[in-house]
Amino acid sequence: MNGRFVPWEDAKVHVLTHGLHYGTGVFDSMRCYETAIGPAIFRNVEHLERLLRSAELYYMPVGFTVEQLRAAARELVVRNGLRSCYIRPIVNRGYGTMGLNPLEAPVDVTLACWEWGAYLGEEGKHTGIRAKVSSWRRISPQSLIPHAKASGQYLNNVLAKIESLKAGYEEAILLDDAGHVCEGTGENIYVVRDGEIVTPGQHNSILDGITRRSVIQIARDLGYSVVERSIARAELYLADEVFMSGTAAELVPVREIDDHVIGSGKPGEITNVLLAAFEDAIYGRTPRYHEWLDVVEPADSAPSEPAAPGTATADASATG
Ligand code: PPE
Repeated sequence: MNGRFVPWEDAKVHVLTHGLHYGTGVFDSMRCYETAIGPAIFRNVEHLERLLRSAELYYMPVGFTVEQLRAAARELVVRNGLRSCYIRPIVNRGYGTMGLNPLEAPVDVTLACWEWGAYLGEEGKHTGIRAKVSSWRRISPQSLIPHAKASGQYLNNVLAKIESLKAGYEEAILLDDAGHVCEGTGENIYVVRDGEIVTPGQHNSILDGITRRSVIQIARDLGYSVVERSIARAELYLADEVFMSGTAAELVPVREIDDHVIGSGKPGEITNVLLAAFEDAIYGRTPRYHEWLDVVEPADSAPSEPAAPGTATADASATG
């Protein structure tokens, strides 16, 4: 937390923290996996680079470099004695001023980690989830910045998520301004039609997911054709297969959308191939993707006295 390790229960902020009132924060997320080559953070640097780009888009100067944040994330995992976990870096306007001008408020930087299981349920990962096209449209690029992972922007996703859960579905699919398919509340989306993998493009108000980039590369390396283009709503229903991807969700098949059964109603063939290849990548079983794995330093870089489990935050300056 701003350059110091702080025990979990002490990782607190003031009630007048700017970001709490106005959503003036940006965050990102990584997962650390117990891989074949040791505990490793998947695409650590890419996520932290996106964090700093999100901060820049909201005019927030961050007092740490990617390299410092990277070292902090690694040490955080080691200090907590975790072999696999979820890591949440957040940069937010802190305590100091109220009102909509955030420029005088401090910029706080925190990383926290904890163990987080299957985001959309263990069963959904295997049998596929049921999703609903949301009545809420994804935030417009005319009002906010879909490419930024900003805290306040997530009220949009929260509305869509609640709507889908109350209606008895596991996830929502948001359309963009123009009515084209955009993404889930915390996942990018793909449809498979006639053997081709199609996913919304940069102009469809998506978050440019790191998992998405990984999935596209894996699919192309396997010889599949991947097309980024606008997708009509009906193409969801007509698809042979639909799946989603994200750091928290990983790769999840979708078996039903708006009560239309997708394909056979079971995870499709291409989905299953990609799921297996993605797992091989994150667990270090495919040497060509080892460059995506930031192996966490062995225990000799940890302090002699281990911190209490759940220690929340990291000291970038002491490690970078
Ligand atoms: N779209 C949105 C809106 C989104 O929040 C995420 C990640 C993605 C796409 C996929 O991006 P990536 O993780 O780089 O592949 N959502 C994060 C936060 C979820 C949460 O509940 O918090 C995540 O998956 O960690």
